[in-house]
Parts: sequence; structure tokens; C-alpha cells
Amino acid sequence: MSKGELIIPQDFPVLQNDTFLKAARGEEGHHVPVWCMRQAGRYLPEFREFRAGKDFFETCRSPEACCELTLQPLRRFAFDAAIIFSDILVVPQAMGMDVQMVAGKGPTFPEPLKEPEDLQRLRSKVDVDKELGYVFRAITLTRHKIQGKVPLIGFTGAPWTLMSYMIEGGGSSTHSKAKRWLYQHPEASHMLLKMLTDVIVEYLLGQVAAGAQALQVFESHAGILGPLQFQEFSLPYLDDIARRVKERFKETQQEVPMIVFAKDAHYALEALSQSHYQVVGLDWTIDPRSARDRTAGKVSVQGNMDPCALYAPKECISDTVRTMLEGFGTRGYIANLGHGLYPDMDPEHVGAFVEAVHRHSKLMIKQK
Ligand code: 1CP
Repeated sequence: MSKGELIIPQDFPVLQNDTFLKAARGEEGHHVPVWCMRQAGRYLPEFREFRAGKDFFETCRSPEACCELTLQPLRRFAFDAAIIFSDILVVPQAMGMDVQMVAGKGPTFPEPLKEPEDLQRLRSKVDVDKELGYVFRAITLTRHKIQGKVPLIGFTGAPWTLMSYMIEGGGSSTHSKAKRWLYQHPEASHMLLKMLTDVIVEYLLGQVAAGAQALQVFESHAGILGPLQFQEFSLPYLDDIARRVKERFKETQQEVPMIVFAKDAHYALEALSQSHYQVVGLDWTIDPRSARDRTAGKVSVQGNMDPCALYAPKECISDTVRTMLEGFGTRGYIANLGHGLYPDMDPEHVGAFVEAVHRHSKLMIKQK
């Protein structure tokens, strides 16, 4: 196949491992599928070597680089899914904001939104093909290069999480600047959340057209909201995204599972299980059995081992995984961590996690 053909989103290699897609549909395969949030990341020496000296967002804009970084963890571990290397902050960039990755500090917006008038600085209509076409090309290229080994997940940040970065100007422990907007400027907040929702819907549809086989929406900052604020400023937008994306699938007869990961939103588990998502991602603060009870079998679930459990000796990882599998059961379940891998984690322990999920779940399914 020539290089040109690799960025055309058709004639993709046939999928060989559908355990992840089966679990997302609520079914059971011959083992429980597993992947890790941030599996393409700094814990891998080959990742650090590849990224060295390159600007982070320049890397995001190179389809070849994104493809290579997405494939790196698959060469080491028997993950059952890949997630495209990119970042949630490419969406605020597409809306006209400057975002830079500052070493030792993380993502930084030199000119964050301060007052509602600042919304005028944003593009209200975004041509996603023009502004985010590089992500679509990365997805298409990676989907070809993965050779059907496992499905490729596309993703986006959710409106509230992106809003908080756009106002805070970077990471924050209190998110008080962004939360001030919710109390002082509720109308402008809704306006911004609506603008983001509209862009996100088009962005996700573009990712599917490019070859993404599942979609995850990261509401990483859900926990900073209380139940009432989540209900007003997060949930309606999350649900609207899934509803509108699925509505458009009907027209194109596509069926792509959608996962919602609202970190620390334990209070919203029932509501999320009744939303338009097929899979609810869980952080580690939720007990597996009670998560199953509270979602009442309406959705598949994904998660939720404490990432820090990977610091334990390998034998302990195996025990923790078995307890987690017993709690969730093996049907309609995707094993993952309760949040992303940290840069100081030992790749061998990540391997032990993946191996333990496969080993224990095969046994459990056989013994049924
Ligand atoms: O130089 C580097 O490599 C910096 C580290 C890094 C990486 C590997 C950043 C900066 N982003 C990424 C990639 C990334 N980001 C992926 C790739 C695919 C994979 O998971 O393997 C994904 C899915 C994201 C999503 C993302 N970015 C989220 C949502 C998930 C989460 O962790 O809750 C968030 C909040 C971000 C923002 C972001 N990007 C990078 C950092 C350090 C942060 C967090 C900043 C902060 O709030 O303090």
C-alpha cells in the first residue's frame, strides 16, 4: 500500500480481536478486554525518547508521530484496544485559543478567558476538517497501521473540563476561577458549554469518519462540581453529545460505542447509566459491586483499579485484579485503571496488570 492510500479512510484491515467491542455491547468474549488510560505516555522509555526535544502540540499535529506513539504500547503489551495519541486541548486551539505545553508546568493558556466578553474571541463555528484534520489523518493512518490487531478509540474532552482549562489557563487544584463563572455568569457559562458541545459533536463524527471504532469522552474535572452543578453544567451536555452523535450514526448506519468517563462523579452513576452512552467509565473510588447495582445492568462498565496499585509487587497486582474481576463480573466489562498511568510507573507492572486480567478472566469464564 502506498503512503497516500494510508490516509484514505477505507479498505481498513479486518479486525481480529473484537473483545473490547463485544464488552462495550454488553457481551462476553473469551477474556475480559483491557487497556489503560494514558497507555501512550511517559512511563514508556521509547515514548520519552521519541518525544525528546519536540514540542508537544507539534507532535500532536504530525499523523506519523501520533501513529507511532499510539502503536508503541501495543508492541509491548497485549492490550485489547488502542487510543489515538492526541490531547483534549486541541479543541480550544481549534476554537482560536493559544495553548502551549510548558515543561514542568503542563498545558498553559497565555490568554485564558477572564470575563464573558472574552467569548467573542472564540470561533463560534469551527470547520473541524480544517482545524482538526490532522487528528483525523492520524486516526486513518493508525487504523491502517494497526493492521486490525485491536480497535482504535478516538476521544475528546467534555465541555465542562475544557471550559475549566480555558478559564483557569492550565491545571488547577480548586478550579475556582472556572467555578466562579458558574455562580456569577451562569448564562455565559451555558453559552460556552453549548459552543463546545457543538464543536465536540462534529469533532467526534469526524473521528468516526476517519476510522475511530469507539469514542471516549473525558469529563476529568467532574469531581470539582457538586451533584447539583454536575446536573446543570455537565450532564446535559455529556448526554447531548452522545444523543447527537448517535442520531447521526443512524443516517450513516454506523454503530460506534461511546464511553463516558466522569472522574469522581460517583453521585451521578445512576444518571450516567441512563444516558445515551453504552459504557460508563469508573474511577477507583467506586466499589465494583455497588457500581453494578447502581447501574442496574443498563450499561457496560470500564475501570477501575487504583493506578497506584501498580506500585505494589507484581503478585499483589494479580490479587487486586482478581478481586476487581470478581466484583465486576466478566460480561459487559472492560478492565482499565481508574485514571491514567503516571510517568514514574514501571512498564513491567503494567504488563503484569494486563496479563493478570487475561489470565484470571479466562479462568472465570471457563469455570462458568
Ligand atoms: O510531553 C508529554 O508527553 C506530556 C504528557 C501528555 C500526554 C502523554 C499530555 C499533556 N497529554 C498526553 C496525551 C494524552 N492526553 C492522551 C493520549 C492517549 C493515551 O491516553 O494514551 C489522552 C487521552 C489525553 C487526554 C487528556 N489530556 C486529559 C483527559 C484524561 C485525564 O488524564 O483525565 C486531560 C485532563 C489532558 C490535559 C493534559 N494534557 C497533558 C497534561 C499533563 C494534562 C493534565 C494537566 C493538568 O490538568 O494538570
